[in-house]
Amino acid sequence: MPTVWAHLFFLGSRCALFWLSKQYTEVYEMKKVIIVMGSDSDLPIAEKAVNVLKEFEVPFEVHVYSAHRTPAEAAELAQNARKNGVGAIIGIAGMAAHLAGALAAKTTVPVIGIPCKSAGLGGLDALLSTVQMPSGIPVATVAIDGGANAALLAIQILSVGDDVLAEKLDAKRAADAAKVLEKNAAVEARFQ
Ligand code: RP5
Repeated sequence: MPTVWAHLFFLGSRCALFWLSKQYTEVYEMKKVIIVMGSDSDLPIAEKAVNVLKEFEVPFEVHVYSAHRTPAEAAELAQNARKNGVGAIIGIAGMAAHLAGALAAKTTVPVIGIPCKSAGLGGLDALLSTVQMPSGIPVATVAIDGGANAALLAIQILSVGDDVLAEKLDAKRAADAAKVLEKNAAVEARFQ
C-alpha cells in the first residue's frame, strides 16, 4: 500500500511541475510578428522589415495574401492572429492598398500598414488607401516603402510587455545617434 501512495505522490508532483512549466512558458513566450504582403512583388519592402526583426531576434512569419485576390485567406490569418500568439501584424500593399485595413477589420491585434510605391502614382495611391481608415478600425501607417520603421514600430508594441526588447530598442537608438554624431564631426571638420 505505501508503494501505491508513493507512486501517486510521484505522479502528482510530476503533473504539478508540468503545469507550472506550462504557465511559465505561456507567460514569457515572446509574441511574434506577422508580415503579410499583397503580392510577391512587394518582397523587397518585406525584406527591409525582416532584417530588423532578425536583428532584434523577434519571431516572425511572412505570407502573401491579397485583400482582393485571396480575401478569405487574408481574413482567416488575421482572425486567428491573437490566439496564435501574434503581437503585431504588418500589412504591405501597393496601388489600391486595402490589405492592412482588411486585416485590421478582422482582429484587434495592432496592424501596421506599409504603402508601396507603384509605377503609376508613386505610392500616393497606396498611402491614401492605407492611411484613410474609418473611425473604429485603426491602421498605424508608416512611410511609403517604410519597411524598417514598420518593423521597429511592431517591436516597440511588443516591448510594452518585454523589458529585454525595450533595452535593445534603447541600445539601437543610442547606436544610431552615435553614428549621426560621427558624421557630424566629419562634416564639421571638412568645413572648418
Ligand atoms: C498590390 O498590387 C500588391 O500589394 C502590389 O504592391 C501591387 C501590384 O501587384 P502585382 O501586380 O505585382 O502582383 O495588390
